[in-house]
Amino acid sequence: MRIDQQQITEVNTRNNDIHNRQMDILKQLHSGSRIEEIIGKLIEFQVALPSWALGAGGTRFGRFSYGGEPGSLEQKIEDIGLIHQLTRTAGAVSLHIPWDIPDDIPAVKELADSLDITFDAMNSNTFQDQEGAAQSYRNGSLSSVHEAAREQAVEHNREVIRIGEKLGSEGLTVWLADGASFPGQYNFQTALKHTGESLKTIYAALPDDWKMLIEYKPYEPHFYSTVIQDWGTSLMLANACGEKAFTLVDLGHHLPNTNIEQIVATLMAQGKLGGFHFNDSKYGDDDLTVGSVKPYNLFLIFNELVYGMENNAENPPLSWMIDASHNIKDPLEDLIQSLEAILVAYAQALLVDREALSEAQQYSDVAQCQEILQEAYRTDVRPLLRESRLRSGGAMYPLQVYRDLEIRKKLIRERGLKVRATGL
Ligand code: LRH
Ligand code: MN
Repeated sequence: MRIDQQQITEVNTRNNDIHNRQMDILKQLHSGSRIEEIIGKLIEFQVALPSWALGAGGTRFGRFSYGGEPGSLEQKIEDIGLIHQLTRTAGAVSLHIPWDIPDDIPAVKELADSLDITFDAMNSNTFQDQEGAAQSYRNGSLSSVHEAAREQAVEHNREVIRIGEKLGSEGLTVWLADGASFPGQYNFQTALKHTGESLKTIYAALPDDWKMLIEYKPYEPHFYSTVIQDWGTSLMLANACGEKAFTLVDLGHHLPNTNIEQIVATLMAQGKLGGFHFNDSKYGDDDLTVGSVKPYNLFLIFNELVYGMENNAENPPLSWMIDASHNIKDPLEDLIQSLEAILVAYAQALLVDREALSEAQQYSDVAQCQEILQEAYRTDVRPLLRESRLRSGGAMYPLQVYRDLEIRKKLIRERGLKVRATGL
């Protein structure tokens, strides 16, 4: 489904007056050049949407479909195209294989191109057994004691790279569920050794211009140990692979109260931060809407990212991706809200007076450091987001337009209530 651009323009025009007044206030508080610089960066900032989160997610306790879900990869890309038309920030998709194996690669590429959507990192899946597979991953994949299972998992990752190459992707994300649910179930060192060797074998198959993103997670689906449990293990494995391997930070993959912004600063200082899976959480890997629970933490993370992007030239451009699962919200509304939260945190971090902050830090003026950070955090930057969308042909109020145009109703009319999207 495409939205008639005229409908977006009409809603924008209705909000022009209030918008201009809000922009005038910000221009009184900050220099015009600073405001323009930030709007430019917001327009450039593109986030990849997860192909596995365009339908209703579920938990072991149940799943509540929203109706009108995409029943094919093509329909998923159309839904991302719809969100991109509204937000002008969702210009990429991250595919998960085999959930989204493209039947007709040229046709899928052509559809994505027509919607200004590129293919970000591909995700392999060695955490589920595939129909007819020779080896099971019950007892691990790249870390398995069973050589045949390791080889099957390595070959799957090679296949994912081959599909990605044809689509124009330049990244492979490897997340391993491999682990143990009981003490003594496996030998930590053997599992890590196998994982390291398997990753090196996959790394050897990476095209020159590709990067490998190694995603860590402390627990789930295993509840005693996970082979790649934390950023240190991921960094160690990435360093052992080589300069094209990096650590991927999924915000939900941290034990309670972990200082994620410090992990981000540490990885950027090493030039080894590869990208993000944005989401939010209260307890575990809850995969909630970005910024819905801990928006200040997200701001502090972007504060380190902005510092790193200005001071760590050795760290390559990052893969910005969302990884969420929608249990009770309309998946498309959830993604629109997540994109807003990401851009708000980024714009606030760009507003931080870095010179004043560095000076206050030099003088250990602790209270002043907090004042400088929170001055930016407490600034309503949403008019800057609206201006960036206005200039790039999007909707100033994407969620309002999505609802005014009754998009979900139209999708249900088109696709029915029963369609179930592949993914989590
Ligand atoms: C694991 C994870 C990983 C994906 C999966 C869908 O929790 O974050 O990134 O493969 O979710
Ligand atoms: Mn993830």
